[in-house]
Amino acid sequence: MTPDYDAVIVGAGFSGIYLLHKLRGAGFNVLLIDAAAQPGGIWYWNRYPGARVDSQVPLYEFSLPQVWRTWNWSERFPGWEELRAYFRHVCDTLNLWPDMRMGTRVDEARFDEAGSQWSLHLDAGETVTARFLLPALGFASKPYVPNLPGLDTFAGEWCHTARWPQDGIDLAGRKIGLIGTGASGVQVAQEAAKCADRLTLFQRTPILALPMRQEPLAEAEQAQEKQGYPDIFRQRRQTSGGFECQSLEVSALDVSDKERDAHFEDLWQRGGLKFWYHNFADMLTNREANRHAYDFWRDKVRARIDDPALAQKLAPANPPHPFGTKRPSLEQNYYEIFAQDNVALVDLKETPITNITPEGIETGGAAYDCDLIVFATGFDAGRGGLIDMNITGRDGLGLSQAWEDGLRAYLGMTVSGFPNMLFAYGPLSPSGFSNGPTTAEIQGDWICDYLVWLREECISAFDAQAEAEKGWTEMVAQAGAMTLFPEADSWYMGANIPGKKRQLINFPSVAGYAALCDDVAGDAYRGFTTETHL
Ligand code: N01
Repeated sequence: MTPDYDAVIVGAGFSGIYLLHKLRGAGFNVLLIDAAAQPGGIWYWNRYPGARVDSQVPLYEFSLPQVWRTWNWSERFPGWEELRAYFRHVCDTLNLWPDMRMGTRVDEARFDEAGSQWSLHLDAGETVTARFLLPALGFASKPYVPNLPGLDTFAGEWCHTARWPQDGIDLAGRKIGLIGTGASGVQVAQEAAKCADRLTLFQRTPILALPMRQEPLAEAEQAQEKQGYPDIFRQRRQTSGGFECQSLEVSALDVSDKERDAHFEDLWQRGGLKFWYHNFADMLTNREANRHAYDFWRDKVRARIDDPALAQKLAPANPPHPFGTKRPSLEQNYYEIFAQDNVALVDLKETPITNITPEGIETGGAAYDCDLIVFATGFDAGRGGLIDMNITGRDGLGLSQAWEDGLRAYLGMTVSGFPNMLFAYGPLSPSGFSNGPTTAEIQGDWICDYLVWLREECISAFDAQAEAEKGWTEMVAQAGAMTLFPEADSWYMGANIPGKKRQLINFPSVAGYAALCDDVAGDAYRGFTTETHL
């Protein structure tokens, strides 16, 4: 019953690629499988016009010196093409290709108790076996398309941002209906506004977007900055969001109005997500502190919009939710596009979409002609991709059944009843709250160390103890309850998917998470049951 592989990794994004590199280095026989034709994970599927990362160079890359020393970016916030090229560079530099099988989907994964191993059924009809199953699907691998009556009758073209055709869609001269104003919607809107005949943006909740302040990057400048990379990469593991810095230690309520505004202004001018992650200590825990941040944001945005009715829709007088409890997006000219003749905003809170017709989108009383509908409507985050992999653990228990009453996971990496499975970037880990590569490396290191420990201890199977899992799941909920996150109907709370249990799906601190995982490792990996018959 020797399995084909020690471990099979599913997913060629940051987590999967890092795991492959680490596990091979530790002497494991590993295969990485991904349905996409190229590595890059989210950057393969989300290749819509304008898709670019919201973390500035060098935060969104691996800390491996052999990789960063031989790579330069052309912009501070790189776009999807460059990110894909980066992933190819990583695979070349680390010589990963021989152990990667791209263009292959795992249709089903089943734990075989007798052999303490996983059987994976691939779409090509083949079955492979592995001691350990390591899904690394990212938090946003399952797109969500709302069930709008009549969509099947639409005569034009429609697609979700995360299923954009690989050969692109020409937006020039099109009549586009764009539904959703999250990070994806903002990026598509800015590009579509440049060339569409008509762009109608359907907004349910205004995005509280921050200025990106994009800049070109020269090689000489990066050569200089690279001297500081090791410190930055060390630092990002020690912050709550996996960025280079975190919130201040001072309350927004303990400084004068002048000092508070000066800090807000500084963050605003520096651009990027800093206004979110480097703000006052209590911005995400105290309503009054949060309101100061919202009011500053609102006034800055309103100064860019001439029409008061439009300003009220895009930057309302009162916050639609506490600032930062839904992911702020970065924008370059988002608030200016609405002044163009070819762009219109429809407020779905006033007039919800009733149905789709062959000609376009109807709301109560109005019809909008479209030849392209873009759904920028988000994801079944955390669980969606894992559930779609049809994973069956002990006693025939499916993962979708295990999560019927809400997400549960020990260390945000493993589910009781699913032995020998550790997922990276999954629910109840920092994932959606983290700068991606930071958590990918923290979890990749931990998983690799754990598998080495299991090998040394001759352990053939592990499973999370139900009590340990319960404790972890409750701890994440309690940590969330100390913040303002539960006040927003966000994907962070599972509130964007009809029927999904409302719970905080991400662990709210990268550094805190890393410390807890290290503590478990230092205590002989407590919280697991193990079987030894190797
Ligand atoms: O998805 P979202 P996203 N009718 O869920 C609306 C990362 N990311 O793809 O807010 C009408 O944020 C929904 O409205 P509401 C990042 O972590 C990163 O944009 O629920 N509208 C919302 O406006 C991000 O947070 C980058 O009221 C409906 C939108 O659709 C995460 O991925 C780029 C609707 C969904 O927003 C997800 O972002 C892109 C309905 N039935 C994504 N259902 C970068 O780093 C939903 N909506 C740059």
